[in-house]
Amino acid sequence: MSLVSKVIKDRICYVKMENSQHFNCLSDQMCQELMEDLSFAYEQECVGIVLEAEVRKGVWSAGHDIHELPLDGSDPLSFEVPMEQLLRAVQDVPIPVIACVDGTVWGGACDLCLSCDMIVSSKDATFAITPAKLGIPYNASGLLHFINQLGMNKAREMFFLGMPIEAEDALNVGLINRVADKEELEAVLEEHFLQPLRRNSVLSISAIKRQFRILSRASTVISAESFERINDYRHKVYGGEDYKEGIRSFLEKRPPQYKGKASDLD
Ligand code: YXS
Repeated sequence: MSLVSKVIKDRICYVKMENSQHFNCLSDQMCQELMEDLSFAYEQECVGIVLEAEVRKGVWSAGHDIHELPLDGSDPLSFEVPMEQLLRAVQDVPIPVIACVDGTVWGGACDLCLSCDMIVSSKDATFAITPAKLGIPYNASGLLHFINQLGMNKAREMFFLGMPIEAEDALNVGLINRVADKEELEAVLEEHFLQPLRRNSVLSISAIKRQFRILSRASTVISAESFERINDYRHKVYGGEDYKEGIRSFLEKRPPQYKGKASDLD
């Protein structure tokens, strides 16, 4: 049973997550289907992609499927996991992807929105990145996403606190491009984003998106030792007890009892 629907209207591909029963969690299946639909839109010569979600209980997407986070000591956010592949696919598909958000966005879904080229949201939308709540170590590419797009101060607040930020706040820090009343969201998307995309040169836009992708990677050369140190920190977290406690406590619906110490990383 498919978790995603897609429809092309006037050269725009509308890709909609339709697994609200499970809060549109970014399960392996959801990620694979979204990647297929991104490729489909490009192959069909669309000039843009809108990423939407069927919202239930106010949730646009609850992020990575916590049931699929590994407990065998393997890296939950390794280069090859489907969610990470999806984030890169959104950044690599050579036409603009616009997230249209009318609910709460959590964890990896926040990184998914940040990977899109633009975000339009309703006033009641919120955005939260929550690895610290769950005892999960985030990965370098994801951290750079937030630092580059929001600045270090907001990135620290979002990662350290794991608390949702409101749409207005997200607009002020450049996380999203435009906020609208829920009932006007589609019209604002159409008038201020999709109509210009249809009018402009998709050849030029695609070249600029490809250039952005190359340039956004240009400034992130770090030494091999630094990269190894980053990965060592991550391994100590996902290989430790807090990571397992974070997942178990969430699924058992109880507050986590974290015992890890910052000095464990020295
Ligand atoms: O107990 P049942 O079977 O009814 O299932 C519960 C939840 O376990 C389930 N559920 C999830 N299952 C897997 N993965 C998820 N991300 C997830 N979120 C929720 O949905 C059923 C109803 O949940 P409940 O009772 O909490 O509903 P609620 O209306 O009170 O609250 C809705 C949420 C979304 C605010 C709440 O479920 C929540 O805070 N979910 C977790 C959001 C989150 O922290 N996601 C990050 C996942 S990890 C991730 O994305 C990255 C790896 S990272 O951590 O690095 O960002």
